Amino acid sequence: MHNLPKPHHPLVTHIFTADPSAHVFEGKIYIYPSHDLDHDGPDNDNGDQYAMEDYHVLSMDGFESPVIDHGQVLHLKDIPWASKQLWAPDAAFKAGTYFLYFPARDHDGIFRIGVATSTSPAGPFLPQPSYIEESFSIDPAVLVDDDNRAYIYFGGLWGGQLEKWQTSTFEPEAVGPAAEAPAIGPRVALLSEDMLSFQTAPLEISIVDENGSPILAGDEDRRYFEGPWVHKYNGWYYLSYSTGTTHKLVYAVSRNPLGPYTFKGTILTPVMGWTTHHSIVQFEDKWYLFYHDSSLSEGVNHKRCVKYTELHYNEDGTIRTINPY
Ligand code: FUB
Repeated sequence: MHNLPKPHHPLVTHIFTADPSAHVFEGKIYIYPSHDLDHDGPDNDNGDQYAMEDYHVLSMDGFESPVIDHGQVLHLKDIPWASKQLWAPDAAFKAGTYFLYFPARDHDGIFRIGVATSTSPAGPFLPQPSYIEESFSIDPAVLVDDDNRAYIYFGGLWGGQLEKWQTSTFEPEAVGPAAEAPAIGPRVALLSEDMLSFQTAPLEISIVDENGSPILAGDEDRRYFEGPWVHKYNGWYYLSYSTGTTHKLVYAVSRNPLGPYTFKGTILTPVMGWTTHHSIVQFEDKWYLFYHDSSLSEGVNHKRCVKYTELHYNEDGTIRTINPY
């Protein structure tokens, strides 16, 4: 049991947490974060400092109830295909089973996405013996649509290796496109009925501006970097993501879960720390943004803490920009 949650305050302070994926399961709010290690190693653009080895699940009955840490629900040593770096996870529910989707490097150092299952939203989760075939890169986020189809969105640049998958094979030396070329988009695949594999090959999502032109790689205030999240509001699909180098959470909308998505604006201005990563969830009649910053460690990039705040839509469906401080 921990403190009562307060907007813009760390949800828990006994461990470092990041990349919160929030869902309402069984009438409660469940949060699936990364569990940052408390180490003093160096920081680099490859993300080696994010050396996480396990996952915890947090929950709360509501925003007036204390946060519960359900403890370790999955450890690296129990995942046969993974060698290191359990990065941002997400969870989904279908037909009586809870699924935890997570990225990790395989034994060749390539990021892949795995899945683990449980009968409870609080875990523990039992991993599949192999990663999902045809999966790559990081930051899985799953949307189970109203028609029960499940889509998995994923991908992240730099440490997340997305730019190394511009052809259908892993090119270790590949770099991103030129500034004036279209930016690399996140990927989406339809999940199989049993939620354990891809039913379709991953497709690159196009993010366009108000004129229908692709957002360019040099447009770092708007181009996709990592941390996709898709939610539905009034029949529209909202794809939100981190811009990485410019440290914003932004969003684009579409009538189709596969896109193209039209860029709309900024959800969250930069937080303390390099990374920014979030989820958006409805609980009862309000909407919430879960995000992280590095305030709990006074600014150490890889010692982060999960926070939340209410999110508001304008009448035209646009999201009001949130200042985290
Ligand atoms: O937590 C490790 C990585 O940092 C995540 O996968 C990214 O989204 C960024 O938050």
